[in-house]
Amino acid sequence: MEQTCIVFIVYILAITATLTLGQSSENIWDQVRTRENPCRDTTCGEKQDVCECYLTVEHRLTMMIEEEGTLVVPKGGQLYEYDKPGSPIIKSEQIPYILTADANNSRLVIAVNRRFPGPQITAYEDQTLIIHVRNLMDTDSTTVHWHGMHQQGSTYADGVAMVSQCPIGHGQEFTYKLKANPHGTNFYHAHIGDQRTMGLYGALVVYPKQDFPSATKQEHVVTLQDWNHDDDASTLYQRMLYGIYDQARKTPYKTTSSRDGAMYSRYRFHSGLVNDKGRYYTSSNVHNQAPLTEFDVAPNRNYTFRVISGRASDNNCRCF
Ligand SMILES: [Cu+2]
Repeated sequence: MEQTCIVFIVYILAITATLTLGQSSENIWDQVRTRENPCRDTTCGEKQDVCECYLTVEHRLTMMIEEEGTLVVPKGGQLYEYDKPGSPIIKSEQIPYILTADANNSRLVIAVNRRFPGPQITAYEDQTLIIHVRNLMDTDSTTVHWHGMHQQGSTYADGVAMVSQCPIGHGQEFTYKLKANPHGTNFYHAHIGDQRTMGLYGALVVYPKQDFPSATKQEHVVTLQDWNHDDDASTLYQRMLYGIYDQARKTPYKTTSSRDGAMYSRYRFHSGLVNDKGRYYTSSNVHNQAPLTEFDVAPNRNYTFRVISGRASDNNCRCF
């Protein structure tokens, strides 16, 4: 009888421990999914050996308040619900989660932790990066590559689909473990199909062990992306095979290529984005008044701007 009771107690404790662990793991995914920092608070500090982060990959729509099923439109650098043109959306908690791109239309993107581009990962040189990636896209598998990381001794964490790993299927999680080395401004991005051009990328900043003399206290991260109104990964491939047309003007779009015929600019560039935001110009000086990314700076102070190019084409862009 006594033995049965002990077995029962151990069994109950095991169930409780399992539930508790399962719950905390579930919570951390949810906690980081809706905030700027995707990493555990107790990791990634200057004196810590580990930087542990959680990235949830999912499809989202631009120019929508998805929770309410409401379309959003731009005017005068602000956003409005389509049926309330008199009052701009000012609720600060809504703004980061309404994805705009160039605000031309509502289209599909790939978000990381609800954001596009994904949240910034900030680590210190030689920290062990442990990054859990969860794929919640219904119809696509994915992988994530850590651009610029040397991956000495960790090629299995390089994130190249079909080469260093099998793609992460719908609902699956995969954990990457690598050293944050070398230091510098890098980015993570999808390494399957053209998912990077649909938004699956984000800044990966690795600070050196000792500050450079030129280091400033404040810095801004700028991601640049060329944006296209209608092409996803599969469309891009078909257009590469069969040609690209400017469908408004009914003219072929001339791509550039390398000497051996590889096409560089198979991607039709409609707008430039800075940290998800840009404006679509319908003529050389008429745009759609979409909101832009703003960087706060004060006079007579020094700032570091870390610039990351997530571009897919080699077209020139107009910069203001
Ligand atoms: Cu890369």
